[in-house]
Amino acid sequence: MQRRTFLKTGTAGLAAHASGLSGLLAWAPRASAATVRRTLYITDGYITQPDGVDVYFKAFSADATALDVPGAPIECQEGDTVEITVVNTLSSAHSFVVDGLVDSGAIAAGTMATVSFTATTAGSYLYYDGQNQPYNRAAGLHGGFVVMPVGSSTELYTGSPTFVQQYLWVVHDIDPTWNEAVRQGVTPSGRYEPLYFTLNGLSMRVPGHPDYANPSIDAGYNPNNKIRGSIGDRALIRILNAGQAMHSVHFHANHVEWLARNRQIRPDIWRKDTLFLPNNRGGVDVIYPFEPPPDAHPPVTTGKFPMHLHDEMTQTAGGGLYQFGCATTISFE
Ligand SMILES: [Cu+2]
Repeated sequence: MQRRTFLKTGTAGLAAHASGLSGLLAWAPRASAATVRRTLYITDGYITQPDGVDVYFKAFSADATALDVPGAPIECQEGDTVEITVVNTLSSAHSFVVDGLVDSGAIAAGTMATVSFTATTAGSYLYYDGQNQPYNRAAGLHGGFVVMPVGSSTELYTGSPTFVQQYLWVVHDIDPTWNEAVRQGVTPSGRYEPLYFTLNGLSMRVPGHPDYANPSIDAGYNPNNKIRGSIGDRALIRILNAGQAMHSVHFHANHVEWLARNRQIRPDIWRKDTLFLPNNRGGVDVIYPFEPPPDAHPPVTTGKFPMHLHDEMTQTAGGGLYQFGCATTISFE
């Protein structure tokens, strides 16, 4: 017999929702291939963590003055030609890699390069810097790369179970001493000790905190993170792990349909509430069905439930600040 708990996330405050759909939520399928062009700027700087500490990062950013950790998702369709221009604004070599699809090789300091490749196989990929592995990726040089099947906005791969809406979660863990070593151009030494855990670059805030429910700060309320739907909806969630730590991903209220791990399609679709998320560029793809939570009493059709990681360190920041880690909200609306 399985026991599931129904931790309610805080209900104080209403999140502002992003107006207008973008990215994956607005994917428009095409009958034929196209060329997708993007430019990424490799930049660096500091991001303040939940405990107030400023941590150094490098990133694939939308422009030369931004610092986007993770880099913005890149979406394309099977068969598309993808042209990525990388402008390296920093004083060290970097690269652009998507496993199985492209490796730019070193892009020297202060130079730019364009890679062109075919998005051969539908699935969820991480793009990252393959130089100085794994340290540059750990310092923030990564983002999600999504290849949709031809002519479909409702499948993970042709013939897969279908969804209504889709999300991309890039999970990361951060040891600030590693990031600082990358800044100094030296190889990190000593044991890896992650102190921060993020979902699409953000950590949770708790009710009462000044940034609670701020969609640009609170991982539980950011519209790219927070899963929203109504009874009958089905949300595809592409979960990618840019970090060093493997995780146990737990969904509340309903089990998910487990479609793939590391882009390997599952021969049978299992329903699970807790999934193993491999580290170092691992990933899982799941569909969250918005069905009445079977164990809720009294029965409900609306409400907020958490997704959090069950390896407990991930729910902390700075070595102890509890519930300032990697989690988000599942919102039945
Ligand atoms: Cu849980």
